[in-house]
Amino acid sequence: MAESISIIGVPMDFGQMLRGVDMGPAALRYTGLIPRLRRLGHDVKDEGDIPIPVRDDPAMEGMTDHYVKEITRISHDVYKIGCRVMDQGRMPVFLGGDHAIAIGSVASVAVKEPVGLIWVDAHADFNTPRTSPSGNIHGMPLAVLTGAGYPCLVDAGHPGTKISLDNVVMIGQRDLDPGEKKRIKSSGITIFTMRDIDEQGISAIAAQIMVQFACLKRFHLSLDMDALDPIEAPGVGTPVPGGISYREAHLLMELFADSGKLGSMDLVEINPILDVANKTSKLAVELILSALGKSIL
Ligand code: NNH
Ligand code: MN
Ligand code: MN
Ligand code: MN
Repeated sequence: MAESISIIGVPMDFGQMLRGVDMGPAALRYTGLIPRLRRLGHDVKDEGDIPIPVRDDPAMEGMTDHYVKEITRISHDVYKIGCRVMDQGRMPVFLGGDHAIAIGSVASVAVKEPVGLIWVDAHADFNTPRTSPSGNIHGMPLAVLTGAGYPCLVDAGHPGTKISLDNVVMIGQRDLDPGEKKRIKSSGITIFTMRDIDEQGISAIAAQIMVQFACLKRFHLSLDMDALDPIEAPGVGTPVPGGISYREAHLLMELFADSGKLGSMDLVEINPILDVANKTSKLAVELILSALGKSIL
């Protein structure tokens, strides 16, 4: 189905320690994301990039505390533009940046009605400041969205929890921190780790998710490119071996497209500096196209 899509670049790298992930939106545009979406028949508007302070700027020197203040302010900005796009009846596609951009993006799509949230990632991003070994905020957005962690981040956009734990599904995990594991187990959140993918296959998992989301009108896909195997997606800051294969990822996107319920998405964590000939962006664009209706036949 032809959609009205708005592309929102969020070149934010404050959620982790490596520069480079701020070039994600540029790499995805360079790879032809917008014309290729148009060729699929979609009406695509490029909303440009949200202005983000550059970390190398001498004015930023001495900033510590994992950039919580900067990320809070940027999350408000992401939220505002996401809300505007939603009000216009358009589908927002957020291009990161690191995964902390999801604090604002997911908040903005869950304002009017409850939505499902599918977190495709090698990691769970379910740390709080207490459980995080790194302190990096990109390891926390799913915890924040479900109401745990720095209060200023939990309250970004509008005060309080944005997504109920019952409406969240994680897929692709294979690197969890000890305290994070405990939080996942006690939360009762639905998680399909790499072992579950190996045992059940991606299509059976997608079918289970659609049963869980049967009462919801739409869902948001938050796709961290490190969910994929580093052989396919080397351009990420925290690669973890043993990930989702090229075809598994495509099939998952194709099944999401078939569901007719994909309402919005994030594509995050591409770091072109660490990439091999833009391989990760090329794959990411292919995956976005599959999620938005590109089919083999
Ligand atoms: N779990 C680790 C942390 O909290 C790594 C998170 N890194 C990610 N998350 N790329 O998707 O720091
Ligand atoms: Mn992530
Ligand atoms: Mn990750
Ligand atoms: Mn610290």
